[in-house]
Amino acid sequence: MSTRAPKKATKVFVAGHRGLVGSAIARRLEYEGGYEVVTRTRQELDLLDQAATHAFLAEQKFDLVIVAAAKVGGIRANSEYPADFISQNLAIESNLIWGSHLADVPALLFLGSSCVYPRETAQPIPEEALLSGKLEPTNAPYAVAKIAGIYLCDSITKQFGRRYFTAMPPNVYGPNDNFDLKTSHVLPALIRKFHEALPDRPVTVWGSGKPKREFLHSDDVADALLFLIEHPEASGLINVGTGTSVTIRQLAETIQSVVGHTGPIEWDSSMPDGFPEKTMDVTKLHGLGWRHRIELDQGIQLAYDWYREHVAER
Ligand code: GFB
Repeated sequence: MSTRAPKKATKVFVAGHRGLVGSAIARRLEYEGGYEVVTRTRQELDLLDQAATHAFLAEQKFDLVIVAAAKVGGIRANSEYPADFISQNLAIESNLIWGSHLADVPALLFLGSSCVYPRETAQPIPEEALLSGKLEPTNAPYAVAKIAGIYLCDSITKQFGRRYFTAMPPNVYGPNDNFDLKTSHVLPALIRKFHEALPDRPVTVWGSGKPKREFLHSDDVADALLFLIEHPEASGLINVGTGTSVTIRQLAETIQSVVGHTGPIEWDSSMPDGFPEKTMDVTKLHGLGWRHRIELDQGIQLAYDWYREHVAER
């Protein structure tokens, strides 16, 4: 019989555990086992409060912190509330990342976003493209905050020898998504729009339909994050995605078919397109040995099933 003590669980703080990515990674770590997952609601711990956040991190002695907490939203929310996006994200990430360093937390995984890359850049976008060109105006404040978080992690790693690194997901969707039509991202917004227009009322889709976006299901994001956590050679900035993208028109038509809507799609050209394309180069991730499992049409079906069970009024 083994006399060795059982391996001590890795104590991890999942900041933002109620959100789209945070809830997925918390679920994945619990399922995996070997992790003591700690979470706090906004009422229990205000991540905008530096003193409270630093005190919590100092008291808890985590082995790992996952920064999935952020002020997030779609193209319209970013355009309408730029000061909220930059100020809140700078505060949350600085309190968590610098606070983790002050508390001697050895490892931290920060969640970036593909919108940090330049608006005009070669596609698919490699990690090296960061800061090589002008940002997309519709979400530049948010992107600047996220870029600051990436550099803060890098600097702590370089100056203090810790393992603070960044995963860069594309447009994420899945359980606990935001379906508010003003602040959400395109995929959940269109699920709700087509569902509420059943069977054949017209559906308005913003922009030209030409932009291309890469979508990754939150369960795949969580699986990739766990993979990166458990592969110490993963460091710095790593794109996490499928490496493929679809046009907004293709996305709308796929969602329309999954929902079973048969009415007309109307395009509102008064709304901005944002990035012409955001497809990430995932060579580094594939080289480490991880690939996505959930293809877009299957993921949309899963997301629609979740929406009908948890959100739809009828
Ligand atoms: O998902 P989305 O809001 O954000 O918009 P981004 C993606 C594309 O879908 C844009 C179009 O071209 C939108 O004009 N779209 C069409 C719609 N219909 C709709 C709709 O009903 N709702 C929404 N929201 N879009 C975000 C950044 O950019 O990407 C965030 O603003 C974050 O900061 C996120 O980085 C991942 O993909 O353009």
